[in-house]
Amino acid sequence: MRPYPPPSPVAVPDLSAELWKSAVRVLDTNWSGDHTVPSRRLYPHQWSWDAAFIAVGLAYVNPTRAWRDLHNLFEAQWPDGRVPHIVFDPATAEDDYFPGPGFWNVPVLAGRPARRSTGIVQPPLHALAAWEVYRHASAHGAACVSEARTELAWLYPRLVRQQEYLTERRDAAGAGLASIVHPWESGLDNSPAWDQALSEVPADMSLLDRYQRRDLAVSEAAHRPTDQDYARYVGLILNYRDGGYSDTELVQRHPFAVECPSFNSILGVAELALAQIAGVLGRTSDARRHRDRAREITAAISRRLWEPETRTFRARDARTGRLSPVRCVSGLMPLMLPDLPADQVQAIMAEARSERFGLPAPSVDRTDESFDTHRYWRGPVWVNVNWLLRRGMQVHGFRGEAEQLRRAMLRLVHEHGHYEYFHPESGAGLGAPTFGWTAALCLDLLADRSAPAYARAD
Ligand code: 9WN
Repeated sequence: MRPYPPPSPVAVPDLSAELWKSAVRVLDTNWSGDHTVPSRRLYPHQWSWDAAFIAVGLAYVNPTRAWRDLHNLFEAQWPDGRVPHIVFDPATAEDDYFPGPGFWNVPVLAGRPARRSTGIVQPPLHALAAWEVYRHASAHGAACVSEARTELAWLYPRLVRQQEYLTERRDAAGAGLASIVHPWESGLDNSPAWDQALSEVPADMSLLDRYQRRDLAVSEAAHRPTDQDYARYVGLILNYRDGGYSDTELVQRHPFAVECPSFNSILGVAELALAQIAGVLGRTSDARRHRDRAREITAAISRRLWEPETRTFRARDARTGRLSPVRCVSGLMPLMLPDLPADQVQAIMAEARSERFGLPAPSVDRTDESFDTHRYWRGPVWVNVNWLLRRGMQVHGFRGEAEQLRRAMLRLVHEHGHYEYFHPESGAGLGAPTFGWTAALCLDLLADRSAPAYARAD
């Protein structure tokens, strides 16, 4: 099986070959035998949406490893269809990450292998990742195409069960959208999008005496969530855990249930990727059903998460019905959906171009009082959400902006390294220095400028 050669340095002069090699090195360093860690020091296990982004990059250099990564994650899928947000590496000590497997203490579930996991989820980006790995398989030869077909067939029913779990069990408000039960489920952990809903969650500071934060030992406190937020995070897990990780009557039993525009846009895009996968597997009527589901999710996002006065998408608290008052990058993510109404598409583009965001987009409106240049998801630039935003631009034919964003991201990583996130003004690298998805998505940004196959024709 041959890896792709580095791309010729056409689009971003002088940096392609070097960047390609350094990205491959990061992915090699972070490979742990059957999965890729996001970062050796800060995140020494397998994370769910990281695995999807990482597979998108591995598609170019080591598709077998991409499939292995996805396989490892889905081997830990729960019987109810949920795919855990972390699959713990048994070779890593309990103390190397908090909250570790002992804290989550997930029940022994029928049919589940011994792999220990958390009980919450992350955005379901894996169908899109699987499709991307499959799509590039032919470039690596016939053996890879056959491997890709086998893996797609194995993954497809599991991906469908993940969608069913999220759309059926997590529809806390009964309005056609999935609710997250913990900010970590969004992947945008301490975004100000959750501040209003989190203010209703008790912050029991004594929990931090009982349980030691590990993140502060390996990164700077000024970059990480505050103790008050962490106490709430821990309290939310305890509540969900003590309820047996059950999703029945979430709104009544759990103090945090929020419809996130980014999570739900990915849920919709997953249906479109599943339609493509179903097509390859010869399941024509399933493909049609997935496309219908994508349209329904898009319509629900467009109806429920749109704030007409500011013409922006916001997170909705499923318990109180209130929309978050802060403009965050998650509000730009519905652009990924091809059937989003044209006026909402235009409004997202206007927001992205405005002084509030700009390209690459910071995680929060630069003019908002919560904007913080250093703190996790409260201002810094992240490559993964900008990569998703670029896909949205491609889907709706904004080729100029998509190319501008592609170059801006590559330049950022070339100048500063494969960091976890970047200072939104100086571009300085922040967080973990050899971060899996930053490296993986760089490979994709260097190699592929085609629009997603389900893009609108106009
Ligand atoms: C908690 C691994 C993960 C990412 C998330 C990011 C961060 C974890 C943490 O790291 O979350 O899940 O400890 O802060 O916010 O998006 O998947 O890279």
